Amino acid sequence: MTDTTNKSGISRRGLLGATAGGAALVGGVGGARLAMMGGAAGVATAAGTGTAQAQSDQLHLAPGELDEYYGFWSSGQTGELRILGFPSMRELMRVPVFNRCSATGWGQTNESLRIFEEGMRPETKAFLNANGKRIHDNGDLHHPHMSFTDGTYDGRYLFMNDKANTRVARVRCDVMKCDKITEIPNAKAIHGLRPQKFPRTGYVFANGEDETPMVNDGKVLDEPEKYVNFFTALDGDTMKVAWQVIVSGNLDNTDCDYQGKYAFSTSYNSEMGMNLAEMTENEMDHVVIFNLAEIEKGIEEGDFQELNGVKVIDGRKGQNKKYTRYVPIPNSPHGINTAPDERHVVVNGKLSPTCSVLDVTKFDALFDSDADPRSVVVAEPELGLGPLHTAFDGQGNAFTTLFLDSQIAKWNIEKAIRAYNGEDVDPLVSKVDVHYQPGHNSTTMGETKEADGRWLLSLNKFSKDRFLNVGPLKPENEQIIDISNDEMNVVHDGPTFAEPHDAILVRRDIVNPVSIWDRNDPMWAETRAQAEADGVDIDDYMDTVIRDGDKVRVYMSSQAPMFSLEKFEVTQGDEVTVIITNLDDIDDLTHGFCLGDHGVAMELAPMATASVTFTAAKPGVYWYYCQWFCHALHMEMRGRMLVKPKGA
Ligand code: CUK
Ligand code: CUA
Repeated sequence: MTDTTNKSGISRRGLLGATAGGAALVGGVGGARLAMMGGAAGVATAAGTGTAQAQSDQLHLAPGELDEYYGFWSSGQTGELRILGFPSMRELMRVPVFNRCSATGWGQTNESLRIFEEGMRPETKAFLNANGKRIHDNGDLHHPHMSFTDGTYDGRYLFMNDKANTRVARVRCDVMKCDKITEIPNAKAIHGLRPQKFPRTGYVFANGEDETPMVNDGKVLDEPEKYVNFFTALDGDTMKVAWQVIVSGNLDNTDCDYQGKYAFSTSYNSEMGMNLAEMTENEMDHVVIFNLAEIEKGIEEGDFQELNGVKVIDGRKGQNKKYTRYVPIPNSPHGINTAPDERHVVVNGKLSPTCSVLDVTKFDALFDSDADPRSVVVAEPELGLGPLHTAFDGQGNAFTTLFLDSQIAKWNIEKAIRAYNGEDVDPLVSKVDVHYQPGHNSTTMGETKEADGRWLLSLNKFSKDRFLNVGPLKPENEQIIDISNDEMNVVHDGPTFAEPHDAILVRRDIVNPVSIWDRNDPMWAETRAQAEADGVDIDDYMDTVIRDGDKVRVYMSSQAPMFSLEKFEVTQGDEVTVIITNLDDIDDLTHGFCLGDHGVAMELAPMATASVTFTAAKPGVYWYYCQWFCHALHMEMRGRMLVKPKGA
């Protein structure tokens, strides 16, 4: 690795490698896919060594034993958040967020629909009303990250993005339910997302990936100069947009420092091209650095324009240099990861075989002067083909996924800096094959200052032959790698369904959810207000039916193994709302309400209230039943709705 880097930037070999990688990707989708497959097949090796077996045993938990870590997984195009026990990789829970959930009624209960609607942009609401039905039943959740206090996870919230519908959501860690979904105005396709690490979250930073005409009114298509991109900061406490910055280029991933001063995003397509050939033309793209104090000052001083209700600062390249800096980085960088040393930031080259290391202590000088933006780059090791994301062990080492090589490279940050300064040292420690084509990776507590260096998780995009064949659509493969030694060992394969991009591994003492809902929870505050207006106490036994024109509100409670109402009557055409409180205050005694032939079902966890509204369209008797197995008489936990013919 001696010929790979030097102070002036990356080497000839590096650039050639980058161009070759780029060419493979640009050569048509089919060609690119074949190139990737070929690469993977070429490096596949057996992982079943004796040592691997011994380490694999560490992952085995006896029945009844608990995991040491919570894993919070995204699920990509499934739209939900998943909770796994780690390192056992046992799936513990699915938390619906940007999806419609058949089991829990998420996306159907009034309590969840309020969360969707509260954060909607006015134009989405207009669309909703115009076609008379809900939209956005899908989502594309890539990046789940926990709130921080003083540089480490604090167990309050999880934040996550929806690339498909330009949204950011929050999940409360006390009940593991989503409580806010904010549609981001102006931007398109929220992708990279990270919470502020210091002093606390604070801001949630969210990248808009796709550029959009500055006024997107259907009159502009092929005028690239009218397209811009947006970097968004939300307030993590209110989930309202705090401000936005207009930038040049597409923003991909984002992270921030441990000092609370800067956020930074990788930016590809500095060409602002609209198609693949145009987008990959330049050999250098950027990292955009955002100066938080200057942006806040600019907002205070009125140096913004208001766009769709958001204060927007102009941080385009060459516009206003106090807000942003553009650091040239080789060819289409992707992941960006701040190291637990609270100083170094690793930028992953994707089409360049390099990672660029930035030193945040040099950022002040960059903003104070007209210094060369590249002066903040302190290392640029060449690691292999297709570096996408980097994780850390807290002991000065970095682990970078190599998508095209199907490998993880372990390298030493300090040695990479020395090599960049001309010393004859090799930063590369070792490589291990993974199966196949890794995207993100994640270490235990690795994106906090409490990184513990125990395990590395590699989220691989292809599983191919690693599991029993389930047809043309295959699961992903997520592998656990023991990183307690310089030699990395793959010790576990774990299949997952579409398509976790990212996961975080959180020490279990940080996460402390409740087992029974607090009756004063804000989740059903509006339902409570309606009940009070109807003279019903939703904290108590309820068996009341309120008729309000053609609206009917049916209040009942559940206690194993019975609903308080064994039957109720409505008239054809009524808009019926069923409101239920589960009065069982016992751990794990969840009921459900499922109404036959109406597509209606919802979860009722201990001491929760939930409600659902539907139209009673067709006369007849309809059974409702508890769909969560709750009691020896669970099957008997049912009742009837009579729909009387209209006018009868
Ligand atoms: S992105 Cu998927 S592999 Cu959306 Cu974090 Cu890099
Ligand atoms: Cu209640 Cu099953």
